[in-house]
Amino acid sequence: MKTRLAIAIAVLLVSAPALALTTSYGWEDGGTILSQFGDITATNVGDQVHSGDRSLYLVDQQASGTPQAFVAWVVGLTDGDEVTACFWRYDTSPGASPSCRIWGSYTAVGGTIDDYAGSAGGNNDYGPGEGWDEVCHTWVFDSDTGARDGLVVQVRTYSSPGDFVWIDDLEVTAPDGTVIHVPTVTPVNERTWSGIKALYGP
Ligand SMILES: [Ca+2]
Ligand SMILES: [Ca+2]
Repeated sequence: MKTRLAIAIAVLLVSAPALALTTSYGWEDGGTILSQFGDITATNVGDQVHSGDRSLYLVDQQASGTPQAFVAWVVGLTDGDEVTACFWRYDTSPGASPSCRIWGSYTAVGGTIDDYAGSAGGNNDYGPGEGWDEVCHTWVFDSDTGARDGLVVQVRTYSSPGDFVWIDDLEVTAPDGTVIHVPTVTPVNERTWSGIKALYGP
C-alpha cells in the first residue's frame, strides 16, 4: 500500500505542470504600448472595446513594410521556456486590410525592449475580419546560446498608411520566475493585494 502511494505521489510530481504566471491587461488604466518599431500610432480609446471601457487603437502610418506595436515583454527566459500570448482584435474587412497578426521578437540579455535580437516568429492568422476575434501564439524560447533572455509580443498591422485596428484583453503566460511587462500605467507595487491595502488603509 505504501509503495503504491509512493508511486502515485511520484507520478503526480512528475506529471505536474511547471508553475506559470499569467498577466492580463485590458487597457482600462489608460496605457497604450510598451514600445514600437516602425511608424505606428497607438491611442487608448473607448469607442470600440471587447470588454470594459477602454481598448488600444492602432493606426498603421508606414508607407512600406510592417510596423510593430510592442504590447508585452517577457524577460528572464531560458531555453525551452514556453510563452503564450493572446489578445482580441477588431476589424471589419474580411480577407482584406486593415488586419493584424500576432508576432514575436527576441531581446538581448541585459538589454531593453528595443534591443532586438532576432525574430521569434508568429502565425499567419489575420483573423476573419468580422468584428472581434481572439488570436493566440505560443513560443518556445531559444536563447541563442545565452545571448537572449527576453521575448517581445507584437501586434503587426497591415498593410497601408491609415489602416487601423483595435486591440483588447491581452493575456500572457510564462514560466514562474520570469517577469511579464504589459503597458499598464499602474505602478507594480499597487497591483498586489498588499499594495492595494497599503494604499487605501486597513
Ligand atoms: Ca478593455
Ligand atoms: Ca481585415
